[in-house]
Amino acid sequence: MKHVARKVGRRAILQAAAGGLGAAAIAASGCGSQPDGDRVLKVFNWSDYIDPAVIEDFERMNNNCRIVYDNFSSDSELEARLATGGGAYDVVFPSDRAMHSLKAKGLLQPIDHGQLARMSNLDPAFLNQPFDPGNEFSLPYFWGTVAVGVRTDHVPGLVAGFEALFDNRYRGRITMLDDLENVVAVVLMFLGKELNSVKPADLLLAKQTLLAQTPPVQAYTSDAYRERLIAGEAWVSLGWSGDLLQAAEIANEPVPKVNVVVPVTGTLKWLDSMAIPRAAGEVELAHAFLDYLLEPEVAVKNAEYVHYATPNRAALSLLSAEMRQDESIYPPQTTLDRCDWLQNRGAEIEKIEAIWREVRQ
Ligand code: N2P
Repeated sequence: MKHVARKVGRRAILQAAAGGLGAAAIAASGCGSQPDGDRVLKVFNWSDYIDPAVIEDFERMNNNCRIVYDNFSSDSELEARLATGGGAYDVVFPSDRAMHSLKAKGLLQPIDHGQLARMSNLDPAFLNQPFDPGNEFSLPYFWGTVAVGVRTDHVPGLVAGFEALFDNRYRGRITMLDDLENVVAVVLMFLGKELNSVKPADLLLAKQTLLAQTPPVQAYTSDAYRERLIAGEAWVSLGWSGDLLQAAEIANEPVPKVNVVVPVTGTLKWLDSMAIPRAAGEVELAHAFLDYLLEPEVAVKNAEYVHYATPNRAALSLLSAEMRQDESIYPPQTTLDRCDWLQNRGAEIEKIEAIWREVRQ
C-alpha cells in the first residue's frame, strides 16, 4: 500500500483511504520499509489529520526512528487512553475543549519551550488561549469549523446552513458526528439558540429535535462520514471542515458532487493542539516532532493535505492562493464573528450528556 501511495501521490492516498484503508494504517505502514532506528515515537491523533509523508520525512531525518501512529475519534477516547496508560503515547492532539480536563487530571506534561526553535512561526492570535495560558502544555496544530457536507447530485437547491440535517426528505442519508458537544451545539444553532446554552428550555427543545431526527440518521460517526460522502451513501453529513473538504476533493472528479457548507450565520469553531502526555517515554523526540511540525514548509505540506486552517503564520504566507482563499477553510471575518468556541460548562455538561444518552440509546 505504501508503495502505491508513494508512487502516485496524495490523491491516491486519499482514494486508497476512501477505499477502506484508513490513514492510520497507511501512515503506520510507512514506518516498515526503513531499518528501524532505536527510538520509537508513539503518536495518537484524530483520523485523516496528518500528511503521511510528514511522518516518513521525520523518521528519515531522525536516524530512522520509527513513528507508531494511532487514531482516536473523540476527546473522551483520548482522555480514557491517557488515563489508563494505554498506548504510552508521546505526542497527542487534544481539542480546545479537552484541555481543561486533561490538565486538571495531570495527564499532560509541560512543554519545554527551550527545546523548540520554531515557536515564533505561530500566529500569536492562536497562542495563550484561555484553556492553556502561556502555552504551558500545548501548541496550536490546526483550527477549523463544524460544517455540512452535501451531495449536490442528491440534494437539490441551495443548502445554506444546518437545515438539510433535519430534513426528512433525506431520511436514511444523513450522518451526524458521534460527538455530544458538537451535535448539541449544532442543534442549538439550528434552533437559533446560543451554542453553549444550558438553559433548560433550550436543552429540552434540542433534545426533542435530536430525537425526532434519529430515524433519518444513517450513522453517528466522527470519521466514516468522509468515505460515506465520497461513496454517495450519505447525502448530508455533519463533519469537520477539513474532512469534508478531503471528501469533496476526491468526490468532485470529474464533476462536482460534494459541497461544503460553513453556515454564514455562524457555527462552532475549534482549535486543536499538540501536547505531550505526562507518561511519555520519548520526551526529547516528542519535542523534536512538535518543532518539525512547526517548520513552515512542513506545516504547509500538512495543511494542503488535511485541508484544515493553519495557525502557523509563517506557513500561511507560503500556502497556495487557492487554499488561502478557500472560504470553507478560512471563513470570512463576518462569518467568524458569528462563530463561537465550545465553553467549559463545568458540571452543567451532565445535562448535555443526559440528552446524548437518550439520543444514542
Ligand atoms: C480530523 C478531525 C479534526 C478534529 N479528522 C476536530 N477536533
